[in-house]
Amino acid sequence: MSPYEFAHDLDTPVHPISALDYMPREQMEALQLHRLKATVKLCYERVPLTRRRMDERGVRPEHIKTLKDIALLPFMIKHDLRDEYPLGLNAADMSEVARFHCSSGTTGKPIVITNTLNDIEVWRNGAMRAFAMFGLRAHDVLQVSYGYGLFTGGLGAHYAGEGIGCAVLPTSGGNTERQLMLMRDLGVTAIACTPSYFLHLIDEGIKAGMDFRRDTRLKHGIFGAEPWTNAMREKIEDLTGICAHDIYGLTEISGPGVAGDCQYRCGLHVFEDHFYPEIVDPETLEPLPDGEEGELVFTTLDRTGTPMLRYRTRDISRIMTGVCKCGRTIRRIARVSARSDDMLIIRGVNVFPSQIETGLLAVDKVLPHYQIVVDRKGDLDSLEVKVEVMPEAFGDDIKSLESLKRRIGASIQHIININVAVTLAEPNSLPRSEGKIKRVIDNRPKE
Ligand code: DLL
Repeated sequence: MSPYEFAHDLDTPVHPISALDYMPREQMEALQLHRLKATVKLCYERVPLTRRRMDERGVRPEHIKTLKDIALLPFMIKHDLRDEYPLGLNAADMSEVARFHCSSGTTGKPIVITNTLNDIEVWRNGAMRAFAMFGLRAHDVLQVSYGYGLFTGGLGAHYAGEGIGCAVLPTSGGNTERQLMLMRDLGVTAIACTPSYFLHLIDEGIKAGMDFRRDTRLKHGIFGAEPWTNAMREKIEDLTGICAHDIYGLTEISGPGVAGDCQYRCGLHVFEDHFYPEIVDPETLEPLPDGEEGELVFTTLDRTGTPMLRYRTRDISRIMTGVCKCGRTIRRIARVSARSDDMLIIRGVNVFPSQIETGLLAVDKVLPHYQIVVDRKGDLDSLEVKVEVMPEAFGDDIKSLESLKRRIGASIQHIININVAVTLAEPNSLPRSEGKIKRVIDNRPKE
């Protein structure tokens, strides 16, 4: 039986929380327009930066008459949030603010997002609808191994699980041995964590003699917070027999539960009564037609703490056309397998880590743990991929190892069109992560 059939009882009635997912389009668009107008008015009145930018363009809230008029509005980007640190974009009175969340990034100040109780409800609603779409129900036991705290993963998954009625086990990240013990002993049926942390749990489980199919009741993995490929999904499902669902979100727009995939796995449904998606050309910032790939932009439609107009996510996706077989009318975005700022330019060629992941996972004996090292020798960029391979590969003779290296190199080169140096690594030798993994080490001097 495929993990799919195993995890989804297709005869299960639609969860009541999902009603809005099936709303007729005209009604959805009327609701979106109504909410958009209110959000633009709120931002204009309460957020000085937005007001200034709208004034510069000669745009006033009453100019928003149709959904297309969203194109009149200015964009927001992460450095606006940094520049306005800590609370310049907050639209609520402190008496209404219920919680702060932050997203750190790698450098500089964090960005701070205020959430009112209304925002927490909006966020919880999106996340619950995602969980219901994944097939989670009240009988499920949900282990939340996303970090709890300023990061939205832990609390987001927690509220969604409780909302659906699951028994929630809030382990947060870390202490892998205890995670595995509790997973087994409490009959956990669903886990929410980054795909890279789940890979680590699998490894540690195997080391301790655990077989996920035999020793656990795990059926669902709710994975997101970092790009991961279909090849990685297949690997995870093969190794454990679970159904690996894709959940997308970001702190600036709420947290996990902005979008997620249904049982047909043809893109991620966006909870677009809350979060309005657009795709724009990252250079010209012109909106792109449905089906074309570009930068994903979101406008929050009913958040009141830090409402966001046209927030440029830097994530690359496209709006998918056509109706989904699941019957949901809410639109879909293609799964986010790359961020524009993760793009590497190697000897003039654009390369995404996800392309390398797809190439290497297509080769047998390869394990889903790798690291990409970029360097510059003289004037020339070099690209090295270090990848763990199954222990038995090291029992092979030198010739077979060389041939494995060549096959991995060729499989990657086939996708990215440039040649890579491949280094085979022993199992468990590359770094692991409890949260978002850092796969790329770029040693080139900063320009
Ligand atoms: O990562 C929220 C989240 C938590 C989503 C748990 C899903 C699960 P941030 O830390 O603000 O928020 O990072 C947001 O992570 O812009 C994407 O680049 C990336 N990302 C999130 N989900 C996915 C996904 C959380 N399913 C940034 N696929 C986003 C690919 C994802 N990338």
